[in-house]
Amino acid sequence: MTTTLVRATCPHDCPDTCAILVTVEDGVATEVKGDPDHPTTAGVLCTKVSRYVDRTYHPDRLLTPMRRVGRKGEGRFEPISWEQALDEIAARLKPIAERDPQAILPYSYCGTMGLVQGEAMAMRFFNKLGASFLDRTVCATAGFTGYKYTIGGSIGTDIEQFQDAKLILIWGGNPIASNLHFWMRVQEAKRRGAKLIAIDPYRSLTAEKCHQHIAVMPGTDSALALGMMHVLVKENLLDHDYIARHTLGFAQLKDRVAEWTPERTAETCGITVDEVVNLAREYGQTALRGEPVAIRMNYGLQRVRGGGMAVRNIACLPALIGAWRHPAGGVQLSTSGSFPANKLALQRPDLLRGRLPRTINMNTIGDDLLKEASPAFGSKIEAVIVYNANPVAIAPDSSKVQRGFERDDLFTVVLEHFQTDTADYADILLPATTQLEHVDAHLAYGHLYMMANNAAIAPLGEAKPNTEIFRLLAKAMGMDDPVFDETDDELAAQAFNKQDARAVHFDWESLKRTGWSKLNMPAAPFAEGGFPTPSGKCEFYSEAMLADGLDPLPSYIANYESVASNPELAEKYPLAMISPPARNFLNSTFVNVQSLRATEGEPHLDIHPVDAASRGIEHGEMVRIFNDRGAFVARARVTPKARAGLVVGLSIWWKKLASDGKNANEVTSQRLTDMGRAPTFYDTLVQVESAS
Ligand SMILES: Nc1nc2c(c(=O)[nH]1)N[C@H]1C(S)=C(S)[C@@H](COP(=O)(O)OP(=O)(O)OC[C@H]3O[C@@H](n4cnc5c(=O)[nH]c(N)nc54)[C@H](O)[C@@H]3O)O[C@H]1N2
Ligand SMILES: Nc1nc2c(c(=O)[nH]1)N[C@H]1C(S)=C(S)[C@@H](COP(=O)(O)OP(=O)(O)OC[C@H]3O[C@@H](n4cnc5c(=O)[nH]c(N)nc54)[C@H](O)[C@@H]3O)O[C@H]1N2
Ligand code: SF4
Ligand SMILES: [Mo]
Repeated sequence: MTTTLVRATCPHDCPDTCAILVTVEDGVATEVKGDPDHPTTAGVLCTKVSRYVDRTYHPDRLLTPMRRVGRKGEGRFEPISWEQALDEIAARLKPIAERDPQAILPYSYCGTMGLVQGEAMAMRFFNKLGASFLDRTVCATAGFTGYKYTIGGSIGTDIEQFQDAKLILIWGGNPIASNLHFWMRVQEAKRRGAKLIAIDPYRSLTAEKCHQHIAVMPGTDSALALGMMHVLVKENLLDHDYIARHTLGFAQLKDRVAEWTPERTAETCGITVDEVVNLAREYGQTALRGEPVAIRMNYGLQRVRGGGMAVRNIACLPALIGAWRHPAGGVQLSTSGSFPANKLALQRPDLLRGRLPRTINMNTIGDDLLKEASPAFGSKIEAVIVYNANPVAIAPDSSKVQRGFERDDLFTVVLEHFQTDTADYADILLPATTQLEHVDAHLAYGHLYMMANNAAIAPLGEAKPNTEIFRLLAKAMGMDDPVFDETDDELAAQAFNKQDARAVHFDWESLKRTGWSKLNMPAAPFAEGGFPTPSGKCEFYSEAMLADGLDPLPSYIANYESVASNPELAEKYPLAMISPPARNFLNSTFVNVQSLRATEGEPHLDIHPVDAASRGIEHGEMVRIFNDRGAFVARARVTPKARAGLVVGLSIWWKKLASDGKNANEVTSQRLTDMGRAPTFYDTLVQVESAS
């Protein structure tokens, strides 16, 4: 028997981007392990990816191309050859492309975060075609935008420094589930004496293990940050030297936060005055003692109307107290902006030859699939090519998404590992390879290493990498540009821009051998200011925001669905619902791995004892969660983990594996955030009733 150890990278949409060692015995992958030498992975993979071998050899893997034989959504298919599949796709797409290429839409997200299997060959194909652009805004763009206005780019505290922080605020994140390797650093900080505070409406696995938990109502974080700034100013818990040298607009900020008394803040956030004042004091006083204070801000707080502003307000805090002076101080939202990814080389926008197609926002796919052609909208969508995504399960306002994909006049191609909720609507279903079967290069959004993924095994069945599928589609469509001949290794070798000082040492062949290589980055990125904003300072006041029609100063924006914005709706639907990630799933990936699904059990709804009692709901009974958009059922868990006024349905279930064929996105809305055109999954009011 020959046994080899192959260096790989976890492809999933998770900040940790772990370095993996794959054991291969006689061409069969038998085990995946975290690389013990990689500083953040530290030999540990999460429960989900520890099952990656099971997922890869899963009996339900798609192994041949298939053609739909049943109704759309029914999920009945017959196997066909690659030649038949490609001919059929080309025959359907060519006439559309000749008439109106913008009637063709890619729909993809981060099923794999790989720079090669993500938007490289795929975007070359769609750019050459002149297809509609997809605004890939389903996750992080609200916060990305708010952070950019304030700090200048997605650059922040290095995860490898957090163990030295003395106070850590975990704000709108649940790292035990969704950022495990950050949590490992936090544990080390705790051992070294750090205090941990979670700010989260829900007593998550993480909030439970922090020293303190502040349960704000969803969508009120911007107010909490304003209230903290009020106390910092009033009690002079400020680093005046840092403010003077490295910030812009402090005088205006001071005026603005004067309105945000602890009383008003507490009332807005649904917490106590003491919680506001003590949080601000702890934050300011720890820094004034010269100790590092760090915030891990995450995605939970962005999925509401004012999600961008919330991130912006929190991003102002470290500059006020001079937290950036220390490598272990500051804030981390995402590290993705530290990577000079070479998107121009990978995606080749020059193939558009001057055309500028219209853009479809992936969050409004429900409405957009149901639209007719019009001057405002442009062409009706006639064909969708889905890869690295599962829109029927993950996009908001799901009944509309489903109706859109049901359209008989829509041609749908899905590239997948499994027959997901979305795959059931495909006209042609194509089998894609997993991370063990293809090559890729990765950046990360939670650490600072460039990463390589080698193919550990040959593709299973007739599965092909996304890149190869798009190469073959290009050929079938008659595209003969040399850009479609590049191999995956040739693509990976262009992943990072070596002209950039941070990645001068990038060399694909050696990265493949070593697996990972850290960017050149200073330990404390803003110790001496140098923010990549227009002014070079941390911008409390932002001209760019004003130019974009936004409030140039930190402000509070109430949820669309709240008593403040819509009292009538709040009377009819009095409970705020959030649906954050379940620990054992990764978005909707892994829901079909039996052992992981068994751990999650079934779709649950956590509801506070007071809210349950007033509705006559008993622990363990089935409940119906509904609003004007739709309804789904779940088993109630009556628990104070959900604060009063809040219900929590951990997600994202495959609809077809739930008893009613539905999931939480039945009730979420397609409205977009204040900035970044992002979704508002956690800005949702519902009513709950017993289903028995
Ligand atoms: N196990 C696992 N890991 C994952 C994922 C997964 O599905 N499963 N998904 C990955 C992806 S794509 C992403 S984007 C990240 C997301 O992971 P996180 O950034 O951790 O974000 P969420 O899980 O959306 O929410 C985290 C916490 O925010 C809380 N929250 C909800 N609304 C608010 C609010 O208004 N204010 C505050 N302060 N808190 C709020 C939720 O209760 C939850 O406990 O995780 C990634 N990692
Ligand atoms: N209610 C609610 N909805 C949410 C969220 C929430 O918190 N609550 N979170 C939102 C967020 S943050 C995100 S990021 C989105 C995530 O939404 P998606 O990015 O759509 O994520 P997944 O549901 O995991 O679907 C990814 C699919 O890609 C497939 N895949 C993986 N690798 C490959 C590959 O190499 N090739 C091909 N062809 N396919 C591959 C997987 O099998 C999987 O079915 O969901 C959003 N939806
Ligand atoms: S999902 Fe996240 S924690 Fe799990 S192995 Fe992948 S990168 Fe690591
Ligand atoms: Mo996400």
